[in-house]
Amino acid sequence: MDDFKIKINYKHVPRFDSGSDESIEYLDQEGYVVIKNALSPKEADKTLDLLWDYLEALGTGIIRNDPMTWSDDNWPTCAHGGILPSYGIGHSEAQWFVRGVPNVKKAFAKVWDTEDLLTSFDGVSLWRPWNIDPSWKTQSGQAWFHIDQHPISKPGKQCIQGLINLLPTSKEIGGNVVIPKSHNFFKDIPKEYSERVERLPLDIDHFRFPYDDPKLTSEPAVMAHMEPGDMMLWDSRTIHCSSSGSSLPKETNSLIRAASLICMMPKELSSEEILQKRIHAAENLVSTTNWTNDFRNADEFPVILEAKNRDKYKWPKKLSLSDYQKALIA
Ligand SMILES: O=C(O)CCC(=O)C(=O)O
Ligand SMILES: [Fe+2]
Repeated sequence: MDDFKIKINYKHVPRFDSGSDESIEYLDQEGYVVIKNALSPKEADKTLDLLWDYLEALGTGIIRNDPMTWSDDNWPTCAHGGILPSYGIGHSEAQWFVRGVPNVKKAFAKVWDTEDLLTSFDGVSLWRPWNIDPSWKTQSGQAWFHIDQHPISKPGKQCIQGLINLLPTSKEIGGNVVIPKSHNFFKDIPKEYSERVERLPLDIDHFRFPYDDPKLTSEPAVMAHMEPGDMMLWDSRTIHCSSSGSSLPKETNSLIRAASLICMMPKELSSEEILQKRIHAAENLVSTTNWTNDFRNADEFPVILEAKNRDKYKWPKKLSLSDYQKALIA
């Protein structure tokens, strides 16, 4: 069923204030929610600048104003959907800046009803203008609809993931796609996909759906319009992916999408062993996944281990963090 096409609706969905009751009601009901201006437009610009600082400091020859220097030889290794997961990005100044913005934490504090939260050390999604090089185009359509939670080892509501959008969005550019209300299907997955689920190692929180799964068309798929600084939150049980649009103006010569991945979860969920691993990760600039109570080293993702010349990337320097930021580590 390779030609099975899911219609994706680019949509202006409601945008809620960070920390509002309404944001949580919408999230519980729909499985996702857009938080209005989690970062101010100025903070979003600053984050993007800091991301370019990170990319240029890798020492591979990337120059922010010259897309000719953004070739695969220079660009950090990408995982699915143009996500940069490794090489110290989870401890870059950009990612730590975002984590230090109180309005971001406020959204997660409302989700979990506690201020005592830890942050993920995950990466960013950066899409290069593929009119310049078609191989830069990330996947479109239903290619990787997934959930980010193991259907057996992690039952129930466990994690709300976040993505802070840093650039204007459009249907042509593409972006995150969610199937509204699909978190409600999660509990049935072990029965429905018993063989697939059994094959999935208990510590791998990534489950993909076949193209013809009726859940993918249970509700019209939504690609939400987001302003720079808006944050999308979604339940890890909600079926989602990112999808590249189909046309770009020929003269496009800047990044088309930049989204900082961020997730905060209650500290009380982490064992002492996990806390120690997190302290070590922060010391050594080890990036992780969205989970704060589980530890998976993103520098050991297969796509990274398979990458050639990994030594060519200069990692960022260890930052001196504020007390506010440090409290998010352990
Ligand atoms: O880039 C996106 O919008 C999708 C990212 C994603 O699937 C994730 O962070 O779990
Ligand atoms: Fe995901």
